Amino acid sequence: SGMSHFRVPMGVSVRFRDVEFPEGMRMLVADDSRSSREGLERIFAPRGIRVFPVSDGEEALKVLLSGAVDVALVDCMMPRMDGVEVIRRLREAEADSERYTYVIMITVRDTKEDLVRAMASGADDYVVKPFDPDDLTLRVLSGTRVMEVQRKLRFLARHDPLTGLYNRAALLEMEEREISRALREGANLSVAMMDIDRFKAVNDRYGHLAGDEVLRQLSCRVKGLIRPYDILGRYGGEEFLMVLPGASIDGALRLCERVRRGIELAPVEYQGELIPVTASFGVAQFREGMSLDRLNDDADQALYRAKGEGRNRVVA
Ligand code: GH3
Ligand code: MG
Ligand code: MG
Ligand code: MG
Repeated sequence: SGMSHFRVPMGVSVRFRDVEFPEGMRMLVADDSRSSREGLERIFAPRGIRVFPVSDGEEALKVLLSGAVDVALVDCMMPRMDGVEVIRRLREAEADSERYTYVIMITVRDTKEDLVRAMASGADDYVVKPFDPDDLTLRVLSGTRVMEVQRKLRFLARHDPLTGLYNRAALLEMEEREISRALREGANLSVAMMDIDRFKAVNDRYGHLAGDEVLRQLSCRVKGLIRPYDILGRYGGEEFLMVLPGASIDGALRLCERVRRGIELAPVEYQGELIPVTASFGVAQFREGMSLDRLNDDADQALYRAKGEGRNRVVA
């Protein structure tokens, strides 16, 4: 229906002078009615929100999955894919990530079933047409706060606070996904376990804070030495796991050798002191039928051998 269901005041309502949205906020407006899209744009664009209007569900999903927006106003009834399905797929894609899009479902029919379906699919809130623009503005404002908290929590749940790297839980989740992908595509996949040598002695000699700084600086250095699509995380105290998509055992050995040398060649500087650091590496390649635990265990055993053979080396 091309009918507009609301009257929208031009410009910013005087009552909302004090309402401020986060800088650079981006909003998807998905509605098949042009007048609805334009109406929504007139509410939010003057508040500094960048509005992305789309007219069907598939387009809406494309924008949402690209991560281009923070908040989405999604019409329930749209051609090609309805709003409920759009939201369901968005939530599926966001499930194991730091992304969170705050979604308000817009519906004309206020039957309870529609609202239940929308909320169950993962919508955060809903408005029923015709709605009051001021009311929607306040809902979006409250939504941006929820979204920011969600994103913060999701980030914290997946990262190690000391190094900023992925934590163990996030690592294992991503590793599991890479295993599925390797199986599906018949591609190589290797992992490497890295452990700092005699790290206890670093703590004993230079202090625990110096030890922390070593962990931070090495994390940063290793990150700079691996490929953009390699996954690096803190597996345990001074143990790091690298998941290397596409890497054969030889490729993984070469990459780890590069990292090993990068660590050995430059001591960590901390409060005017130079702290020499080395690390050992255990490498394993994924084979069909292998579980994640088995793969990591293989890498761990190789690491154990690297330690036994004198440390500061890479072993497969
Ligand atoms: P190896 O070469 O056999 O790996 O010897 P190592 O001393 O590195 O191994 P060990 O497992 O005996 O000791 C690991 C040390 O790492 C002990 C622990 O205090 C320290 N460690 C673990 N997490 C942290 C951390 O977050 N900060 C600091 N400063 N030290 C940590
Ligand atoms: Mg519609
Ligand atoms: Mg160690
Ligand atoms: Mg260790």
